[in-house]
Amino acid sequence: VHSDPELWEELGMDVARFSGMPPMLTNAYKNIFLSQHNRPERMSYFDDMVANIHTGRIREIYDAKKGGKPVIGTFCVYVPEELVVAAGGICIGLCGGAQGSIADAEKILPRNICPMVKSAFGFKVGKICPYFQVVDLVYGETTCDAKKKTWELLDRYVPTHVMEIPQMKRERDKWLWLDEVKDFKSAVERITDTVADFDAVAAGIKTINAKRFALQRLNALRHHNPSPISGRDMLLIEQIAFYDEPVRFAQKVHALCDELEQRIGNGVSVAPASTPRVMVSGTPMALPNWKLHFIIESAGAIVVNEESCIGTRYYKDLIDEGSTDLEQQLERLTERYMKIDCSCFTPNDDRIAQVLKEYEASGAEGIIDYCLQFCHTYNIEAVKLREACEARGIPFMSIETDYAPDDVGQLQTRVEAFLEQI
Ligand code: BJ8
Repeated sequence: VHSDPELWEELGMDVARFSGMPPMLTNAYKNIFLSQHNRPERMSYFDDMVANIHTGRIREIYDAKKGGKPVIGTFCVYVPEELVVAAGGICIGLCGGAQGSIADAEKILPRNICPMVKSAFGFKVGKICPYFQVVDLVYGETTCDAKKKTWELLDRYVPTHVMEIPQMKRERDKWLWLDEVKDFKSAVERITDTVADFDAVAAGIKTINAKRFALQRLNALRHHNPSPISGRDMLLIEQIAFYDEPVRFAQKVHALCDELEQRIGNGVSVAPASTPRVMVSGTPMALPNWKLHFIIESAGAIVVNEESCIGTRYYKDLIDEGSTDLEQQLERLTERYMKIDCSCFTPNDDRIAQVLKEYEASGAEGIIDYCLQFCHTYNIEAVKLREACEARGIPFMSIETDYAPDDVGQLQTRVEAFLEQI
C-alpha cells in the first residue's frame, strides 16, 4: 500500500498535495536502487521500508502513539535516543533531504542557509511529512547557527525544545553536557509520564547499542573487496536506521550481514575488485538525498564508506554497559556522545584522525568530501582534511552542493575527472 489518505488526514497533513508525492519517490527509487545488478536479496526488507515510508511504518508509529508511546523527533545525532527508548517513547530522525519542501521554507527562512534545515522546516510548514505530523515534540540542539535559530521559528508549529551542545570538549563542557542530558531525560519523562530508572536506562542503552553494533558489522563486511553491497544500498540502510523500529532493524541488518558473509565466501559481489573505491566524508545525507552516491556509482566507482552522521558518526561508538548506578549510566552516555566529532566543535582534530582511520579500514582509494551549501563548519574543516590527505598522498576532492538537480552535470564531470586520478 503506497497511499493512506485516511491516516494522512488524521495526522493533519495537506493530503491533496501530499498524494501526488509518493509516486515521485517510487520512480526515482526504481531508477537508483531497483535497477542495480546483482543486489543482495535481503535488501528487499529495506526496499519495503521505503515503499511503506508514508503508510506502513507511519501507521505503526501512529498506532503505538495511540497506545501510549509518545513520539520525539530529533535532527541531530547528539540527542540521546537511548533515553527516549528508556522512558517508553519512540525516537525518529526528522532531517530533510528533499528539494520538494525547500520552496515552502523559503517563504519564511532566508534562502542562503543549509538545504537540510530548509527541507526539514519546509516539510513542517507545508504539512507534507507524516513524521513531522506524528511527533509530540521535537528536540533540537545548538550545533550550527542555521539549526539553532530555526528552532525558535519551528516552535510556532510544533513544540520544540533545545538541548545546549557545547562548542568545545573540555572537562567543564562535559558537566554542562551532562546537565543537558539530565534535562532531556526529564523532558522525555514528562511527555511519556514514565520515570526511566536504572533498569530502563540499561535496557535503552542495550537496544540502541545493538542497533549501532549491527551497523558496525555491516560496514565492516561492506569494506571487503570486491564489495558485496553497493554504497547507495549502504547509505539507504543508514538512512532507514533513523525511523525504523530499532530491535527489528538490528535483526534485519544482521540477516543481511549473514547473506553478505555468504556472498563473500562464494565470491559474489556487486562490482569487480578493480572498481575504483571512494570514501565519502562530510555533512549528512538525509533521506531521500542519494544524489552524490548515485553520481559516483553511475560513473563506475563504488562508495565504500560514509564518514557522516548518516554513516559512521552515528554508529562508531557504543555506550559502556557496565554502569552500577543511574548517575554513572548518564555519565557514560554523555562520554559516548562527546566522542562524536562534528565540525561544529573547535578544535576538532579528532575528526581528521577518524577520517584517515576509516580511509585505511575501508580500503578506499580516494576521498570525496561532501558539504551541503552554506554549511560553514564542514566547508571550512575541508581545508584541514585536504591538507591531511595531501600530506599522505590520498586523492581528495571537496564538493559543495544542495538538493537541486542543476549542478548534476557539472558534478558528474568533476567526479569522472577525480576517478581518473585513482
Ligand atoms: S552532529 S553534522 S547531525 S549538527 S549540514 S544543518 S551542521 S549547516 S547536520 Fe549535523 Fe549533528 Fe553535526 Fe551530525 Fe548545520 Fe551544516 Fe546544515 Fe548540518
